[in-house]
Amino acid sequence: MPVALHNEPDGDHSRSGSSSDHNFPTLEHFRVKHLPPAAYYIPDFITQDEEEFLLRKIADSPQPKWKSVASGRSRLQYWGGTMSKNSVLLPEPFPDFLTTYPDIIERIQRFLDRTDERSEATNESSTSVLAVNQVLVNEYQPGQGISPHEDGPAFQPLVATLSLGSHTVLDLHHYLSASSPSPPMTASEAQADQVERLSGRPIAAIPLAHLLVMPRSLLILSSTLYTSHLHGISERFEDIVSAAPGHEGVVAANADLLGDAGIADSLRNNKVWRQARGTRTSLTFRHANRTLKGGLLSMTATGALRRH
Ligand SMILES: O=C(O)CCC(=O)C(=O)O
Repeated sequence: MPVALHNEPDGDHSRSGSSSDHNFPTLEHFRVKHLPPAAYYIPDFITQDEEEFLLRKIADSPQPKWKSVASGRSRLQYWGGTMSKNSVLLPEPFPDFLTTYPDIIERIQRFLDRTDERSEATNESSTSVLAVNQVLVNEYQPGQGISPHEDGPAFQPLVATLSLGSHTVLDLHHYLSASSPSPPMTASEAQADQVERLSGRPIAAIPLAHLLVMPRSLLILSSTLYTSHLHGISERFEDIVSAAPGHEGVVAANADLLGDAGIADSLRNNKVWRQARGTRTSLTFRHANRTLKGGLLSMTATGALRRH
């Protein structure tokens, strides 16, 4: 279901952010059910034109902006600044393509601000304000992924990821704990060894859930899903997803939120949806808690760290 908060390419933003926003579903409508709090999947958050525009701007950015990931395969860019060794953001101005057309930062913030009664009742409204000060761009070729990881305490536990160019499947992982039983450990020894080596804390070998993330969608991870779970992307050339257990591939926990007639048909008729991966670019919008301001080190949230 398109969110239709899109801005006009000519800079006429008069239709967005207006009272018409109230006609669109609020965040709660997009909650992925049966997951720890909280994941929200919003299909078609931007238009195809906006997707092409953003991809072009990212591709046109100066070559030194790209950094190779340690594995030497996927690559990334930081916009808004980089983090110091002490987890302080060294801020830089955002480029126009993030702040004017299609004004994606403002659009995400406006969408998150539109909480509903249920989220207010569960007090999630207080966590759904995202003062974006950094955007992490990841580019994956088919067959590339990212190991299970936490984004960590340097950032507010609420991140929004926009996908461009291709779908992927994001895996959600949880730590094994002595007090709670884990899902069956039927993954190969190699897989189990890999996730354990990466974190230092044992991680359940089988992901807790999988999310099918389509181009132009926005995925929001918050609360305990951010603070005490991990996320990663398996290195695959093709994904096979189903809407329920008992079929080939993985079950997409967000199957009912995909808003894509072609996928819905395939899941109904073939029980699975199968698609080769293309080049995917993701933009993760987040808020670093500590920012270097005007040469003074200050802490934006609690004020605990100040060097004036
Ligand atoms: O590409 C994505 O959707 C996830 C990116 C991510 O987890 C990261 O860069 O930390």
